[in-house]
Amino acid sequence: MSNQKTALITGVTGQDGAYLAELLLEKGYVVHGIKRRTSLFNTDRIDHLYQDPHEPDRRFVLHHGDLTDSSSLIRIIQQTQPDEIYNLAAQSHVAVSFEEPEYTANSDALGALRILEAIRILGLEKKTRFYQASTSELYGLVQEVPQTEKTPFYPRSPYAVAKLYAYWITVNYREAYGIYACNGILFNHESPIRGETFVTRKITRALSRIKLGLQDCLYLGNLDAKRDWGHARDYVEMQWLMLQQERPEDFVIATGVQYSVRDFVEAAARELGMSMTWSGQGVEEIGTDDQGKVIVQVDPRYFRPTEVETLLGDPSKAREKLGWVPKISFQKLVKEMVREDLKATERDELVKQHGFKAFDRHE
Ligand code: NDP
Ligand code: GDR
Repeated sequence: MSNQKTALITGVTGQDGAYLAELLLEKGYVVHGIKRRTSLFNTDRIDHLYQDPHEPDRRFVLHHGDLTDSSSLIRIIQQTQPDEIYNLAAQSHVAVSFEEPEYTANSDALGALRILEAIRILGLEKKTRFYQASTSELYGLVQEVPQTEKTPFYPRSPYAVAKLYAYWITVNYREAYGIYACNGILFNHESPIRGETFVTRKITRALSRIKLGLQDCLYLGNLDAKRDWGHARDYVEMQWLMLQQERPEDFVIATGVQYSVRDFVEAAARELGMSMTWSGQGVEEIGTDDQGKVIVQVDPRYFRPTEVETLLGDPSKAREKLGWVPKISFQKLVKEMVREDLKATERDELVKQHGFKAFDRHE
């Protein structure tokens, strides 16, 4: 009998899904991924892993499914009989969750329940290990600094409240049915393939475009928010490690270092050889370049009804029990993101030179 493992990844088309699929394929797994039906291709991040359905012995297989649709989840889990399920799919944007709270609850809270129930319905409690993508947003209005696995939760958005349900249902199914199920409480992690509307990528993309003259100004919300930012490539390794232990446990994954949004802007500008000067306060605050041109402005449309001002994780448990330390520093992360966005902007500039309009978005 083959001892080749099979994994199922929900959210395989997302940032973490792409890095995790790469990692598991390198480790020799058969990897199944769930993607949503969309009117345009949505597999940019995993196209380099794509295997044609006509190829024999494929190790990377995509299935149509949705976290809001139990029937698809049960069918895919039955067909694939996974040793490990990584539940990474979510409506993952905190600001959007205020606009789509019900959908966010359906996918992010009930989605986790649907998968756990599928494991039970199919009698896979002893076979299938389950990873839940929990989040530092659970801490919200922080009760303790730095945050550990024992810090109380105080969610501050529909997204975080939905993820709170998913966290506890994972714990409950572990205790009630003996499923190997665990939560990775991951702090913010970024990369060149981070979604363009999260603040880090928004900054590296916009500053690259400003540098090459394709955009005039970067509009941001709360510049004072502080986050503990790591690299997604480092963090997916932890997701895998958590499912390889003797007993299922929950872990905080973080770097233990904190920067503000303003710090991130400065670091990205530095990488691009641009100097930034700040002036004004609150909604009047602006950032100017060395020619005195305003390149950063505060736009209150990006403020959230309730904000998470500060997050800082303590990854001691992961270090001690999993032997894990993040390898990629904040400075290296910013450098890599800027380098990749600059390359993409150079391509856009070329397109513009050939008479095509470069589409300018402020989101
Ligand atoms: P992304 O937003 O990049 O990816 C989310 C994935 O979920 C995408 O593949 C998306 O599909 C898919 N998805 C969304 N809704 C559904 C649905 N209803 N059914 C099926 N699939 C769906 O997120 P990340 O990769 O950054 O994050 C992965 C997980 O980790 C998420 O659950 C997130 O909440 C959580 N998390 C992320 C952190 C971070 O800093 N990145 C930190 C802590 C937790 P599509 O491509 O079609 O949109
Ligand atoms: P976050 O990430 O909400 O922490 O959730 P995001 O990058 O969206 O915001 C971080 C902080 O930056 C402030 N901010 C802005 N944010 C965005 N998106 N756009 C802006 O223009 C802007 N200006 C300031 C925000 O107010 C916030 O304080 C991410 C997601 O990946 C979640 O899925 C995950 O659970 C958490 O990280 C950990």
